[in-house]
Amino acid sequence: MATSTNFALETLCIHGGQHADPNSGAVMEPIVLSTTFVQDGPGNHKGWDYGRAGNPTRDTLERCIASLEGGTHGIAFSSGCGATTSILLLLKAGDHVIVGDDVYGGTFRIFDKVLKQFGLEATFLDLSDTAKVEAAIRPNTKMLWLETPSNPTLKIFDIAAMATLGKKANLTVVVDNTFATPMLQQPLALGADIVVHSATKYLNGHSDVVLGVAVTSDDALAERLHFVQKAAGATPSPFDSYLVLRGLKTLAVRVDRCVASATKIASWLEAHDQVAKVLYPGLASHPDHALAQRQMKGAGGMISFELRGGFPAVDAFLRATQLFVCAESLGGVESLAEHPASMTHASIPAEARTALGISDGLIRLSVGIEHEKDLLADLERGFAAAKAYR
Ligand code: P1T
Repeated sequence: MATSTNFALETLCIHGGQHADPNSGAVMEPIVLSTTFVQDGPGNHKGWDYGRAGNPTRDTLERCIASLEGGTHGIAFSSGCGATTSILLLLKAGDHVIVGDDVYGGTFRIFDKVLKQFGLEATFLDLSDTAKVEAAIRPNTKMLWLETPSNPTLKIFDIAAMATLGKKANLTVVVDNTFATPMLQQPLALGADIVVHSATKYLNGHSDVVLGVAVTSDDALAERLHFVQKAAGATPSPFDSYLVLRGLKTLAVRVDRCVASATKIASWLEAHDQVAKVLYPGLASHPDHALAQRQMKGAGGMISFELRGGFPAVDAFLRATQLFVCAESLGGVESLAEHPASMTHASIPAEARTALGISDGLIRLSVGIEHEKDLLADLERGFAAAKAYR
């Protein structure tokens, strides 16, 4: 079986945690649909007893993602939000979490609308200022949660600095690596305790599966996460697990293409007279550019930009593009465009959105793997339609 110690990431995308099926010789992972597994007398089985507790196809996906993140344990969930909630179930009422101020709207909603009522406290903070983060740590602070690059303003936070702080204060440091993928950044190697993904995005890459995953190298955390996975039950289906394994095989080439096209598109947008501001960590103008260059192997496939003319211009733009389909989500082979203020981040109060720079004119692009000349022409189509509102 391929392991993270002896193969490059590009190879692990295809072979990580996998081997030919010993029963049939099948090269591709079999999809085991059975929900229950025969026991040769109570408790005597081949490693699986019930589908929620474990499944051979899911196990292979978990091993593959763990190998890509350089971790020893992968734990898969039925969605990215399911993974987030399950990690937060490691905490108890009265515990406090420090969360990066810019996170996916659904992640904010889990803290604000779901777990708050069970007594979990959260402070949302710009993690760029380490002293400020340190000052926010309370006796009941147990976890530090960050997205980097963040969704949707593409802030970059210093994972190693946050991990050092976390170790000092005995916090579990969780990094949502959805935007970067392990191809561009491996948070565990930088000291994080848990990496979480919406595998719905780049890991699967084809916009046809909703799935989440957590990875850790900490045996005790893994045991607790496996317990929550089994006990709370937000588990993915064997078929979805197979599809993500299949999608992972092309992760390296997809991410390469997305980064190359996004880099060109971001520079092109920056020179456009209908664009007030471009947020892309690969641009020298990005406030965290130097940190991104140090921490990441590429700036990713996500770009946010502020269109002159506010919502009327955004509306015209998003109706006019043909390849950049107006839709939530990201990380698929097809390009997508969306309006965070009214779509992915609508659950964040308007005041907080404004403070974060999620204005009514902000558009978020997920750059796919189509030809870049077609993508640029498509964006020009959007700009032409929005011109009247600038
Ligand atoms: O959609 P789901 O698989 O449950 O994943 C949630 C999630 C977690 N973390 C990040 C960074 C995310 O971006 C997401 C989901 N995001 C979108 C659907 C979106 O369009 O931003």
